[in-house]
Amino acid sequence: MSLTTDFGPDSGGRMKGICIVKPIVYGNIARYFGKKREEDGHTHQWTVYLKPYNNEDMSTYVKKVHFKLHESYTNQNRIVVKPPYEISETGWGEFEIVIKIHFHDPNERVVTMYHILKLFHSGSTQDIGIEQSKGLVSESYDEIIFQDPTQLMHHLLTSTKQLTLGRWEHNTNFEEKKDKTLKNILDAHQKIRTEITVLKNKLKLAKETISSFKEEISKSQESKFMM
Ligand code: SLL
Repeated sequence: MSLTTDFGPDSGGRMKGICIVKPIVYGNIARYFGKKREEDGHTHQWTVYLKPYNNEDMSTYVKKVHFKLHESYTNQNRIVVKPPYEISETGWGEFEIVIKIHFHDPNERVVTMYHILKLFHSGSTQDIGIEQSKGLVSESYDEIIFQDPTQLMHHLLTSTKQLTLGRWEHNTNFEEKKDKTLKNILDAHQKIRTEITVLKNKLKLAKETISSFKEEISKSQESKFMM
């Protein structure tokens, strides 16, 4: 009997109040050939991937990852059943890749992500890392959240092993990015707080002006009646 059936058709029922978070990284690297290839006009080699943020073998709970490429590719639906969850191709254009993660638990919903395949350096370098040896990198951090997982899914999610024995690194320094993003958010908060104070003062002044004008009006009306 396989583990998936051991837990029964409801996968053992849902564990209320339990929440398991799995951090992930997805995106692509790309390298320019240096010229347009004569035979097919392709200019770049690229790899789109999904990987765990932490060093863990996702195949414990991931059944397959489905990458849906642009229709100009033959076999636009690419399925990967074990790590590394990645597809390497060559091409000439950028397009949106749909990444669907299927889990071993049949009661668990498929998670869908969208990644814009990046080949060319754009003006903004905010989200694009440029790594000498890897060429262009465009990747994002995200989290898969399992709220009230089934007994089966809980078991699979908590019994992962390390993927590699060596160091587990990413092309992007996400810790640095997190610090920078946090600083940007705090700076923005401060800027808005200052703006609110300035506007409140303006409003106060405007209200004071209105009431002093009103006072002037009633005074002048009073003096009209007295005449
Ligand atoms: C564009 N809207 O016009 C996009 C489409 C499609 C890129 C880009 C495949 C090449 C092949 C390829 O690079 N498609 O298989 O011959 O930029």
